[in-house]
Amino acid sequence: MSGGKLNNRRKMSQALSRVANASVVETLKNQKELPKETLYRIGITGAPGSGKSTIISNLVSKRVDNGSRAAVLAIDPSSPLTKGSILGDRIRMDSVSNDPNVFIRSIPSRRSHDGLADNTADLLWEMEGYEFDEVILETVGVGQAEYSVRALVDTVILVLLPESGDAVQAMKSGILEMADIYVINKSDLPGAELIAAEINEIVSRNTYSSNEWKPCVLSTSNHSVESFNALDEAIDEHREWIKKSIDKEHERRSRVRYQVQSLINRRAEELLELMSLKEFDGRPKEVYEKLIKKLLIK
Ligand SMILES: Nc1nc2c(ncn2[C@@H]2O[C@H](COP(=O)(O)OP(=O)(O)OP(=O)(O)O)[C@@H](O)[C@H]2O)c(=O)[nH]1
Ligand SMILES: [Mg+2]
Repeated sequence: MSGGKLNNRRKMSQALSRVANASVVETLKNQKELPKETLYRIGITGAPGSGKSTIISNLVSKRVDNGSRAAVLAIDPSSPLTKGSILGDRIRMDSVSNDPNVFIRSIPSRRSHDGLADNTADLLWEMEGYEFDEVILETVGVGQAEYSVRALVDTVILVLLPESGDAVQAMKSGILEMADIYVINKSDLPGAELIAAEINEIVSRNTYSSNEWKPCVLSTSNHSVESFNALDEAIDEHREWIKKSIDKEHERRSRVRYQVQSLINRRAEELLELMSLKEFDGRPKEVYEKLIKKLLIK
């Protein structure tokens, strides 16, 4: 491994640990300038065990073979007792983790319930400037509330399983409308063609104008390395479409808005944790006003 690349990985790793452990005040104090061109971000979401980490592992090795340098940020479900990460993803992605052009980091989901960690936006921001080309974000599979990932990444991939009901569930939760690419994973199992047909049917019900992205539906299986070629190509196609079609300024503002919202939520959590139970005496209105005053004081 070349010294420069190793150094860069180490620097990014240290910086991410610093951000992961920082309070809101520290995060704000140490935040760096964003470069003009930010990293391309791919988000992979889907139910627990649907194969997100396995897909990332296959995808990363393909993309790195094609000359890309990829950084993976995987949100691990936190144990409610330890608030720690179970690091399962790290193990599943071991086959690519020693490549100098790959960086993998698992972070605990902590207090958050939306499939991301409450400091995901800060961590993604920190990942800029270490000479990687793209970031792949794996969310915790939480079923209903995976919309948040949409706010933070360029390309959303939703992983579905060939079990009956997955398509219907996804449609009910509205999640089908927010993905750019649908992947039916474990297509070696029975039922894959059926769900692919169902999703295709749902997608084709919508009409897309010539400048809109029409989501694609693909099937992958860990038993067929080739099945990931089409996914790799679909990602590149979507990236090209984004370059032509997305208002970068608008997107940047939306991301900053999301991040500010996360920081406010976290700050409120921090202050609530610091307040003693006695301070909750009185009407909620008074406690709320006390908290707002604290929030406004640096
Ligand atoms: N049959 C089959 N099994 C698969 C395939 N891909 C992954 N698996 C298995 O599915 C299980 C879960 O895979 P992961 O990649 O950990 O899934 P995940 O979505 O990252 O899981 P969480 O992060 O825990 O939500 C593992 O036992 C994999 O070996 C596939 O294409 N076919
Ligand atoms: Mg995983």
